[in-house]
Amino acid sequence: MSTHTSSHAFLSVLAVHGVDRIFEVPGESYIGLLDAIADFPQIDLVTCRHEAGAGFMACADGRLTRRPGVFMVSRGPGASNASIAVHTAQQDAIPLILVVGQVPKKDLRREAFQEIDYRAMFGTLAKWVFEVTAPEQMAEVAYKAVRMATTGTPGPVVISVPEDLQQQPVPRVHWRAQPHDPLRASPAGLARVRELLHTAQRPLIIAGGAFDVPGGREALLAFAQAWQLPVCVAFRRHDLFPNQHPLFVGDLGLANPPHQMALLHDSDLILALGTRLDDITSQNFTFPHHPQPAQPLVHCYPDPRVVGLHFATEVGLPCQPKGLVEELTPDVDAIYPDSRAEWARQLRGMHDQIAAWPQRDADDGVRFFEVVRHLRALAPSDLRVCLDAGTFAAPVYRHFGFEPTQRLMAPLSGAMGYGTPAAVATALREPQHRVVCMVGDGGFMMTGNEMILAVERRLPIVFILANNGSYASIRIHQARTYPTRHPGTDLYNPDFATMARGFGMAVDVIEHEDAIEATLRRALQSQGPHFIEVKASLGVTLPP
Ligand SMILES: Cc1ncc(C[n+]2csc(CCOP(=O)(O)OP(=O)(O)O)c2C)c(N)n1
Repeated sequence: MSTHTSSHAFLSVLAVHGVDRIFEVPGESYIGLLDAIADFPQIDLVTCRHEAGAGFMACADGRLTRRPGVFMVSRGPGASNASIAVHTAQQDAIPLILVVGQVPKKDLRREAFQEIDYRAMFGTLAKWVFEVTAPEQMAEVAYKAVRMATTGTPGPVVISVPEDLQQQPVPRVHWRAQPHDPLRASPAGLARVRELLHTAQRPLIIAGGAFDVPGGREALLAFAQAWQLPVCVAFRRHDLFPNQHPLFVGDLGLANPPHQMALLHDSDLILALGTRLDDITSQNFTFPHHPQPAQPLVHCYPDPRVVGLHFATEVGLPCQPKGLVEELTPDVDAIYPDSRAEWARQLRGMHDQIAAWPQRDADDGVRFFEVVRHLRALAPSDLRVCLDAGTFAAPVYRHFGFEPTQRLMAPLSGAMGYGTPAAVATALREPQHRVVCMVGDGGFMMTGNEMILAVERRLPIVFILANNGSYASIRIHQARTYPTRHPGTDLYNPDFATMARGFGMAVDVIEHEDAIEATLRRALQSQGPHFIEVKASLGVTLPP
C-alpha cells in the first residue's frame, strides 16, 4: 500500500462499516480520494456517466443493504447533478453518503472555479453537511457520516473534501464498527397497546418502511395474524406484507378512492407502525383526522422526532417496529372481539374490487396494464421490480399483487430517472434475483445511460420501456384542469430499439398485445440485459 493518507483513513472507516461499493463520476477535485480507492480491493468502484444516476444507484444500494450507499462527485457541476439523489434519500429515508471534491482550502469562499458552499446548498436537503478543514478529521468524519446516515430516520449526509486535504499523510487510527442496541418500547407503552389490542373492534395497521429489515416482514405477519389485524401498507411499501393474504387490505397511495378511505376512517384503532405518516400515506394529512385523530392512534417509528409529529397519538413509541410487534405477539391465543373477522373481510373485499384488473379498451396502442398483467403471471417469486415515476407504473401499484419474496424498488420522492439506475444497482447487489425495470419514455431519457453498466457486467435485467409519446402523468393533470389544450407534454422520441441495440442489448418491440406473453417469457430467460420497447397507449381518455 502507498502512504497512509487522509483518504485512506476515510475509506478505511467506511470499509469497516461494510461499505464495499462506491459509485462515482470522476472530477479533478477528488483524484486524491480516487487514487486511494485503488488500495481497497474490497471496494467495487462503479464508474458512472451522470451524477444523478450514480446517486440513484447509491440510493438503491443503501436501501437494499441498510448501510450507507456511497457516491462521489466533483465540485460545482457534479454536486449540482447529484442533488436529486440527496433529495430522494431524504424523502425515502435511505442512508446515503455523498462525497464531493472541493476547491483547495486556501480558495474556499472566494467563489473559486466551480465552488459551491455545500452547507448552504444541501443545508435543508441533507441530515448533515460537513466540510473537512484538516486531514486528521477524515477518519472521524467518515465515522460520523455513517452514524448520521443510519441512525434515527436514515437519510443523506454530504461530505465536502478540499482537494489539497485528500493526500496528506495521517497517523493510522483503528475504528471499530459500533453496533447499537435497537430502540425498545417502554413497558408502560406496551401495556397500553395490549389493552387497545384486546378491545378494538375495527383495528387497522398502517405498515411502513421501518419493517424493511431482516425478519421485519415475518414479525409483522405473525403479529397481524395473531391479533387478526388488517394491514394497509404505506406509500409504495407494497412488498412488506403478502398481498394475497386475507389481512392485506391495500396501500395508501396516490389514488385511493373515496369509498375506500371512508371505510378506513371507520377503524376504531390505528396502529401506524414503522411509517412516518408522510404526506401521501396520510392522504395529504387527512387520514387519520389531522391533527387529532378520531380514533386512538398508536405511532411507532425508530426516531423520537417523527413519532407523533403530525398527528396526536394515544401511544407514541420511538422504537423499532419489528421488536415492538415481536413483543406484542402472544404465545397463546390472543383475546379480541369476534367482530374483527367481519371487519377484515369487509376491508379485504373492498381491496379486491379496487385491485381487479381493468377492462378498459384502447385503440391508440398497447394497454400497458396488459404488460403488467402478463408480467405478474410469469414473474418468478423472487422478482425485483424497479420503477421509475410515471403513470405507466400505476397498474403495478394497484394490481400487481406482490408475493412475500418479491420486492418493489420505487422512489417515494417520485423522482423520474430513478428506475434504470435503481435496477442496475439492484442487480449488482442481488445477482441471484431477476430484476425488471419499468420506465416511461420521459423518465428513461432523464437517466438511462446506466444500461451500459448492465451490458458491461452482463446483468440479467429486463428493461421495459412504456413509450406513449408523452409525459402522460402530467398530461392527465392537464386534462383535468385545463381540458382544452396540453402544451409541453408531447414527446418527440428517438428510435429506442436502435438505441438499445447500440448499447449491445437484446431488443424486442411490442406493438400488439398478442406479442406480450412470448416476448416477456423470452426476456425473463435472458442471460444478460434485455430491452423491450412497448408502443403504449396513452392510457387515458382525453378530451380532443
Ligand atoms: C425529475 C422529475 N422531473 C419532473 C417530474 C414531474 N413528472 C412526474 S411524472 C412526469 C411524466 C412522466 O413521463 P413518462 O416517464 O413518459 O411516464 P408516463 O407518465 O408517460 O407513463 C413528470 C414530468 C418528476 N416527478 N421528476
